[in-house]
Amino acid sequence: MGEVKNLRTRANTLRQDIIRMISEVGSGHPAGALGMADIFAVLYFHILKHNPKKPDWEDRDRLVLSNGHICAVRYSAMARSGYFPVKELKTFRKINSRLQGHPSYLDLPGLESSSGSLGQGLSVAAGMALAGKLDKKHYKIYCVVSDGELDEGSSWEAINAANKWQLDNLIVIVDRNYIQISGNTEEIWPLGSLRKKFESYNWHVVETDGNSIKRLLGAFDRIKHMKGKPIVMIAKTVPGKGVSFMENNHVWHGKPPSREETEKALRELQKK
Ligand SMILES: Cc1ncc(C[n+]2csc(CCOP(=O)(O)OP(=O)(O)O)c2C)c(N)n1
Ligand SMILES: [Mg+2]
Repeated sequence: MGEVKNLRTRANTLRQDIIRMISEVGSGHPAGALGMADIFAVLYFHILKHNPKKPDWEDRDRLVLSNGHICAVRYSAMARSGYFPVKELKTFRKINSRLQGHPSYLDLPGLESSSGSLGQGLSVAAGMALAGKLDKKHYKIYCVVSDGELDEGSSWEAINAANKWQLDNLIVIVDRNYIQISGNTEEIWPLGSLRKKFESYNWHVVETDGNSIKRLLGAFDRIKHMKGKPIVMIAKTVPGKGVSFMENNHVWHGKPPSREETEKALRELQKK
């Protein structure tokens, strides 16, 4: 129970960082980032085999963030785990910052790929997983993708390729928050049952509540024992999670909070 409480506190810190970062620069993507804070807390502080002081350690687990626009949550998790000073978060999205609005891996050690153009990360991650197999390495490749970017046909080509090579070192985490840039995913470009779709491509499927630390730990535990096929965790999340007026409202996909909204958001988060 101590670990669950600890990770909940971590996730809350990430959420406050996200609000401060986006508010400071006056642009960014709060909804997806806030919704994924619990998953990033669990990944960075519990699951990933990594060393913030040696970001290019050969045997590290790789985390590919395909939906690059939610990078505020990743930068916060990286700073809070020691990749770079927390005060650097203030430079988010500013000219010459290493913390670009869409991640640039040539600029920031600890990123595994550049992203922002949706629908590419799954192919990148499948390639890394295949390389890991060919090199007989034991590291895992985690790949975060959004539901909106599963509209891209290229995602499904990578999903099929991962089946062909039986990439059981690949764990894809889908942010199933049911929003994309202009509304509800099922109204804009229906995805329907992601479980059925992934199963038809011969993947292991785990569905979980992406905002419950306890359930996430249980889901990652189940994944540890899965072999022979690539794995997808379909994580149902609440976009804007933790900030009442942002929750489940697609207008917060890419809109910064005003000064008053920032104060209200931080007050709410600090009470939790
Ligand atoms: C190839 C490509 N097409 C369009 C965009 C513009 N775009 C940025 S985010 C986004 C919405 C995608 O939905 P999702 O990632 O599910 O949004 P979220 O849940 O984070 O609000 C779009 C269309 C892009 N970044 N890349
Ligand atoms: Mg979405």
